Amino acid sequence: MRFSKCRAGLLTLSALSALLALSALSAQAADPKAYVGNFKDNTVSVIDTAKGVVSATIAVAAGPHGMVLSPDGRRLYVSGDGSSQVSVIDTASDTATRPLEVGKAPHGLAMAPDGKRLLVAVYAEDRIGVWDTASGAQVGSIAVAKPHTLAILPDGKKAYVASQQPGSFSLAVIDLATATVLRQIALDKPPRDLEASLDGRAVYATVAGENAVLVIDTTSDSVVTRLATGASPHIAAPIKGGKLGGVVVQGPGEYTLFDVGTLTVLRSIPVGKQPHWAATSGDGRTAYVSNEGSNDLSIIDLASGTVRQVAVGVAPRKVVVQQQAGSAGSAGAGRVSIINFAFAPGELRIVAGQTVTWSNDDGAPHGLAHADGARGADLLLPGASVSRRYDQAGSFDYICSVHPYMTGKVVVSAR
Ligand SMILES: [Cu+2]
Repeated sequence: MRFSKCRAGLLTLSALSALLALSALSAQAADPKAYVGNFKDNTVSVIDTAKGVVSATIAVAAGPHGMVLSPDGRRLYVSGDGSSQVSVIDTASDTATRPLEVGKAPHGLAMAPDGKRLLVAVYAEDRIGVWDTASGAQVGSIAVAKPHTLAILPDGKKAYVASQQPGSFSLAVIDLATATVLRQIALDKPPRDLEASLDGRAVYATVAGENAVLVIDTTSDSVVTRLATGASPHIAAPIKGGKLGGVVVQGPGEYTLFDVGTLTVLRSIPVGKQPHWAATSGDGRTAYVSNEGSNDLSIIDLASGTVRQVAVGVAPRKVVVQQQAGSAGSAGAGRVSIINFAFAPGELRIVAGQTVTWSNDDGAPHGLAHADGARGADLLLPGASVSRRYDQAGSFDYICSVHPYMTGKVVVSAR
């Protein structure tokens, strides 16, 4: 009798630790989310990329146009073409926070690689606004006529802006350190989009009425070659993790892959009607193409070329995708690093239902003891981690069980 009780107890314990291990695993493997701006119904569709479904819809400023994520994937910026605002979305909760008042008819957005500056093409005011993302304040303004889209090179030093001023179409090259226009690359047709290559040595630009991608050398700031495509290419961008690039070709409704080294077209994958934009996952395996004419999103497995369509809102234009798994959602929202005998951050704010993971990134063993008596860890060796899910709102203190002077707090707000 006693023996079997004991066995049952052991089983329960091992089942419990298996469950704990599982929950820690699922917290770390949170899938990245994709965001689609629906131009005509003023919303953003949130896509659960693992399930391939719309998990939420967020109201944003009128005419969602430009979209960009912070490098850590935690904040999404959406410009409202028909407003004077840039909506700011907290991606952990997928809710809008206070918008930025940026000026009339904001079009394209670009984020500095370090995430500290946001560039806003303020179309109707003929200027680029420079915003500090931490304070939410405008810190600069650069005159560029009718700025539409823009790209920042990976080293953060130069930006290229599509200037749609009738009679003098050009790409304005901006030095970001001095916030000055270095030169204008003249074009005979209006520029549409431009994107930097991964090494920063080229910018891929599209212009209205030309069935080719213009490849601009960023050293000489001149067009060095043209990559012929089908009718009306819109965005041409590199894909991480290899030497591929992808072009959204609006006329035939295709996503065309090209070799960024040889600048040759490899294959074209049919997508929806009048595709507008594309984003690719951080591992370079999946492309997301928004289809303005068929109100859906094509999710493409790039290795096999298999396409899955997901219905979104009305007239989807821009699409972005978080670049690292767990960059937001339950896992990203709750990550505490133990480093230099301290918890970082010392105070973490999450939403009820989210899980916090503490990882020992220090050289010494630590532990975790919760003030409310919830299960922590008596010993957390370097490299180990432990998780806790918070379902109730409140303020939760904890300490290191090995070094009680190490304190931390999790503040949980209601959903
Ligand atoms: Cu400690």
